[in-house]
Amino acid sequence: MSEDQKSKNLKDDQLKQFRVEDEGKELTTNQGLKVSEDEFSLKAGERGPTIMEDFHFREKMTHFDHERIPERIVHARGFAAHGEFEVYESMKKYTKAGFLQDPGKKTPTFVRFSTVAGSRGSAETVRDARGFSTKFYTEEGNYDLVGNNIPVFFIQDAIKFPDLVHALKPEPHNEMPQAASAHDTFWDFVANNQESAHMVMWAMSDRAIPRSFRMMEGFGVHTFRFVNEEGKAHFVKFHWKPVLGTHSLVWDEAQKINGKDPDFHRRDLWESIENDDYPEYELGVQLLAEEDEFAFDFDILDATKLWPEEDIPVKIIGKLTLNRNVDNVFAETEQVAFHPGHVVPGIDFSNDPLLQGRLFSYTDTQLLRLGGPNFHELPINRPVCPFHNNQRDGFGRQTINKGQVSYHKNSLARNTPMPVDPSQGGYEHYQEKMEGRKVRKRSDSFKDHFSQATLFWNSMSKPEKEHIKEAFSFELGKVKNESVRQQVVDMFANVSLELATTFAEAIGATPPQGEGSKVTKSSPALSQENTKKKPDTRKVGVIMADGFDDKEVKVVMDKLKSEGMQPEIISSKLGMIKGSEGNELEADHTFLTCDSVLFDAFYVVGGKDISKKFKRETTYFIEEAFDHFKPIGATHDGVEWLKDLAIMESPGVVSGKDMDKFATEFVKAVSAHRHWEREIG
Ligand code: HDE
Repeated sequence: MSEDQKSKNLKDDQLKQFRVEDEGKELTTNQGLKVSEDEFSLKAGERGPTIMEDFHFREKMTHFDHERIPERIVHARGFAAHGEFEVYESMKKYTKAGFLQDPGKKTPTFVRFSTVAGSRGSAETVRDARGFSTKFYTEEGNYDLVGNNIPVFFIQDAIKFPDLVHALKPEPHNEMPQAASAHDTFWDFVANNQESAHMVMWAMSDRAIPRSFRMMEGFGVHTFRFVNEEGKAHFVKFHWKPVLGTHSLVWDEAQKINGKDPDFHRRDLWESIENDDYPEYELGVQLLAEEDEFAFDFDILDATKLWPEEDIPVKIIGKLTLNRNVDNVFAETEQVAFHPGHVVPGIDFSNDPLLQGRLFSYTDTQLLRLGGPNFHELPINRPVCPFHNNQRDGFGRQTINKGQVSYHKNSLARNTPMPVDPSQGGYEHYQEKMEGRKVRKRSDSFKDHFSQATLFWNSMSKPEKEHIKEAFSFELGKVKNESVRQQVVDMFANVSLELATTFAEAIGATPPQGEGSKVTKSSPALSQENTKKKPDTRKVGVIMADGFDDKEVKVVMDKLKSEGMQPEIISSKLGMIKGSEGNELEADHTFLTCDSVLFDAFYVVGGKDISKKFKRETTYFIEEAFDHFKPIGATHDGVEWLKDLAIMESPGVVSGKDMDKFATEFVKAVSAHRHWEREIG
């Protein structure tokens, strides 16, 4: 993005005044006093005690001592970027939300992705849901769409959230395991709270180990409302669809990445934006007329249910582009405060009891985490439109409100700031007619916990089903309590007998009895097999050494780059590698500094005078990539090496002597993402 374009972004303009360039400046205290010595504290004699008078030492150390704030209770590990959103067509018919009216109008956004369970320093490619929170800085105030990459949730009522999170987080007596659901308390919660069945199916699927934040869907989860200028409402569900398609890692690979690069997902996002490969997502909405609220065999207020896309199509209405990395992770990513209750006129709530509870929790949690009620004044949280009210004071207040009056109603300030009529943009809650008794109950319409879990299972491809079986076998294999293991087997027999029987066997439990589910419906949109398949931004490890055929290899490298792929050269040492005709290419990695699991595909070229060690390292990389179903290509010496590994005839393995033809076939193999046929073929 050009500097000129950047300055057109309202939020960026606003943030500018808070940015400070320290480089090249004189060192001062926080009071602006120039500091003459920053290495030695003030002492009574060169070898004597430090003295209290040393205000510079005290200020520096006190600030350091207070540098940490509480991490988020959930979603602590996250990474964010700035971007912009543009609607494709006016949504006037459905909503009066200003930022959804005019194609061509760009709304600044800030998006934070996260894992749920792990603490702030935990690894990123764990099995977990991912948060997908978007703040739209609209001219009518901030709108936050605080979603996940899974369209349903574990529980139906917010009052159970503390229980769910206590069960999922590391167990309190020994604080293990970190960022993992594979332990007794989580599965004990699942078995005893069977509304979790549907989300557990998603969490055990490939969706819970995304390849990249750039390659996962996002969902608002709850049913919301769109309200138009005439006051007419539609129920709405929100979707983010990644332009690169939805893709996942392999479980073994994901676990290894956690060791080799615990920052894998943030690095991927950061580097893509730095390379101008801006992540893009299309916003989709499922719309439902109010009259059709009861037209389905599930309750639209139940957050454990999705609306099958084949029944209620997703209308694509706009695009989000992430085009700028943060300047400072703490100031922006850590201090950003999302809240599903941050809405604009034209967007309203439903009575989903999970959503209703969230409307309390998010502000409440920021009060502790961000130290008081003025967190909206932090640069990243400020709306881009003016804001005025009678709130005053509190920790860290920055605004200097002028004048005598800080109450409503008043006459001294002509009763300002004054409420605004809805016809002039004042927010008016949707006037839903309500009646009922005060009860602590779950509606009967929320009681079917298994049909959509089976719908999800039925919609999976064969490899996806295998992965789900393995995930259950892994997770429950880590559960020590036999009774919990058996309870989970018996519970998931209601979803699929095939699934429950398979993992029962793997974990030494008694296979379930009974007939299993009668649900036969499936929803093709739920399978990642049916996603977009593109080679763009795929990282290809090119293994080569001195003496490679530079003329021919250039043809392949150029083609990979022209298809948007990122070839990175791996060799035995860093520095320049000399081709047979004298042309040089620079190595990006050595076998030591990278690993097979950090690439999407490999292209093996080789070179002259290869050492035994070089070949052994290559073999290790390629065997692992093959086991992770990755595309592998070879030309020149590489062909012989693949022959030695006896993988030449396997799906997704490409070789050849004609460089153009090879490159075309290799691009096709990479676009397919993974070659699961190796697994089941
Ligand atoms: Fe959250 N959730 N949540 N959640 N949630 C938080 O707010 C909560 C739920 C989600 O990047 C917390 O600022 C309750 C569903 C995301 O900063 C907290 C309930 C969905 C993020 C909180 C839910 C989410 C959070 C912790 C049950 C998907 C990260 C820190 C009623 C639609 C936001 C914070 C970010 C964060 C409460 C359920 C998504 C404690 C009570 C369902 C993406 O307020």
